Amino acid sequence: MELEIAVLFGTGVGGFDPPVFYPAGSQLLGLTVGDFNVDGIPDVAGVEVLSESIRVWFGDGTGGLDFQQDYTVGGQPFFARAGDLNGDGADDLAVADSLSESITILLNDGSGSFSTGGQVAVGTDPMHIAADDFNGDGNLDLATANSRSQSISILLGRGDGSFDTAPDLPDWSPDFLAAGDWNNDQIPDLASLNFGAGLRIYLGEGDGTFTLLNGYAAGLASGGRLAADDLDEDGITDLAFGGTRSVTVFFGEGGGEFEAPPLLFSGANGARRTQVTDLNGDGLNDLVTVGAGWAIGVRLGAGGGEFGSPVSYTVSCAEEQRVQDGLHGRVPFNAKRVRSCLV
Ligand SMILES: [Ca+2]
Ligand SMILES: [Ca+2]
Ligand SMILES: [Ca+2]
Ligand SMILES: [Ca+2]
Repeated sequence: MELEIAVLFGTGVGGFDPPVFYPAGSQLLGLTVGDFNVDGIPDVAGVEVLSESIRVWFGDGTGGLDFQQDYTVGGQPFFARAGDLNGDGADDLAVADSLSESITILLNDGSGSFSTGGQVAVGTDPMHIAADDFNGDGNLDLATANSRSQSISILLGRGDGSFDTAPDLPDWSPDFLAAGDWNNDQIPDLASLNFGAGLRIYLGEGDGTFTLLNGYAAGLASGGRLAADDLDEDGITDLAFGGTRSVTVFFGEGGGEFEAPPLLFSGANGARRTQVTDLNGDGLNDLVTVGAGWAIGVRLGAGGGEFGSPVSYTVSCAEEQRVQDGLHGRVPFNAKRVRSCLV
């Protein structure tokens, strides 16, 4: 089956124009956005699970995507994270190879051409990667969600694209990680989502180690996604989470704890992909979700943690196709807000 990437340009008032589709091969599993050729325009990398490769497109500045090249990675790649791993100002790629139990590093030469930076061993079945400077040395570090070894691997960047490994964190079948500062101490923390139904909060110690602070029932199915941002303008990071039939918002209390009960939006469409951004430019963060039936739902922030009724935008996709988010708060493609989905 031939797949397509759908790019939805925001209207600037919270809505979207009809999607523009780009051919994407037959095996694309997920998208990540970075600036690979350092021209200030977001580019896209897609994970191709069966051919075990990463496919790279450059954004053309008008919303178009130009296919560049495929790069071979490890066994059964599930996720790619863009970030500058060697400090040269160009986004590199870290790819979670679930079957090879490794992270493949692809280093960017600054023009958007990648060469292999080797593979780093992690736990069993890595499904997701979070990136931040966990030990405060100025080098980007990585954390991987190892779903079958029930652990989180911490890889501390040396600044040249290679890594030192810190001790693994025991966790419970994580398949998603978010990095952010939950307790406002300027040290990056971690949150993991588990296949079962759990959200776990870890506080960073500042040296690349983490301490489990708390766990919350998140009421979900596997494949859910977590978005971290301030949703009630109190300066404390909150977490929004999409399950199969609901969206849950955990409001941060400031010390790394989250208010209970969380704010819950129920709905038939659910939200397996959740993003937080200010779609209508009013300074208040909005909730964007991609749910079953491939409907994009927008709940505009009303301030103070209140949200308007959901407005749906449907991307026509065949039943067996997948939808995923592809933008992570980066510069928009054409100076408007945009969401891409993989269909
Ligand atoms: Ca780089
Ligand atoms: Ca670091
Ligand atoms: Ca912190
Ligand atoms: Ca908040």
